[in-house]
Amino acid sequence: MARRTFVGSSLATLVGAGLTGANSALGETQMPSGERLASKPPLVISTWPFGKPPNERTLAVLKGGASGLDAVEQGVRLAEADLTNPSVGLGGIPAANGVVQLDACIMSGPGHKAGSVAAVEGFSHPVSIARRVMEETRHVMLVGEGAARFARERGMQTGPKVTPGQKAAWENWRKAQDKEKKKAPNHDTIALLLLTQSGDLFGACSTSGWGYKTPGRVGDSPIIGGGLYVDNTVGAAGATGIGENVLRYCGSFLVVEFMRQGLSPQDACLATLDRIASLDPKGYDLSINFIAVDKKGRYGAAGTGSGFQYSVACDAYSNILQSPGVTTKPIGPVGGNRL
Ligand code: SD4
Repeated sequence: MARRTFVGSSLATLVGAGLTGANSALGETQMPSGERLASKPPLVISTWPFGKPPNERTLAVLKGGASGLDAVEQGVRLAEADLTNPSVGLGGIPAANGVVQLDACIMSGPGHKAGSVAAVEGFSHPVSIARRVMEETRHVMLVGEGAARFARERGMQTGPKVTPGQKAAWENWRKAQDKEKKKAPNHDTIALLLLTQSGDLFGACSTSGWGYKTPGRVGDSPIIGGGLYVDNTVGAAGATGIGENVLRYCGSFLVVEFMRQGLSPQDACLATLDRIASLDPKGYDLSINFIAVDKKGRYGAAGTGSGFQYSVACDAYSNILQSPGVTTKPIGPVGGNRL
């Protein structure tokens, strides 16, 4: 029996949706290996079910004639603007001092350009600040008050550092004596990757990070190579989950490097999880997930534990899929027969 565990397999999801086999009319083909191929880029892939509307926005913006960079920025802005999302944008769970601190980055495959902000307070769209850092400075990353000043000088959209609802939840968290109740609540990120019709790759990532984190804590999401990496000659990857477990291994960079070595996107995500688990004292007990797309239009994802859900869209198709989950080592060498 294969030692790798696939919980809630993507195949089951596809069977449920009547999508096994070639479905080029729907814009996707599932290969026998479980690998997926967009029959016709543009293709957008993002983390979690809440990535579906941002994917669709990305495609619509692109269709309207905008650049790939505009498209990923606008897609991620949609998630940031949703104040009911507790893990992205100013609706996110605050840091331990009750103030929301946001992390974001953006990358353009063409020109290999990147911009990033971390621990920025009071601005609605950190992804747009990251883009302006990329385009208007000689730097890649601005943090904290420096990032806020930069955004203020440009009149970028502001919002409350904490809403009454967030304050009330934070008060409850602060008062809780019980260790369980004090545990970091669920926290997610949008990482969104785009392959355009002309074969260029773009990516963007945004999060409020770990709920009730130590103020000033920076996760993987704004770190180029950590929560996002785009190499226009190979592919792009993004991450979600406990940032500390991605950050220490340059997770998204590693996924892209595995694709460069010839692995499919899904296998590259799995190989990255294997590599991290082989080094980490916690093994696969890491709560981390990756998405990836390659230059050929293949895409995939994988996560530790029971895996996670991610969203994919191309011209005639928009769906939420279940990634494989991994809890134990595969048979054979990393990069070998993964399925
Ligand atoms: C972080 N990776 O700040 C982000 C949060 C996340 O699912 O994605 N959680 O660590």
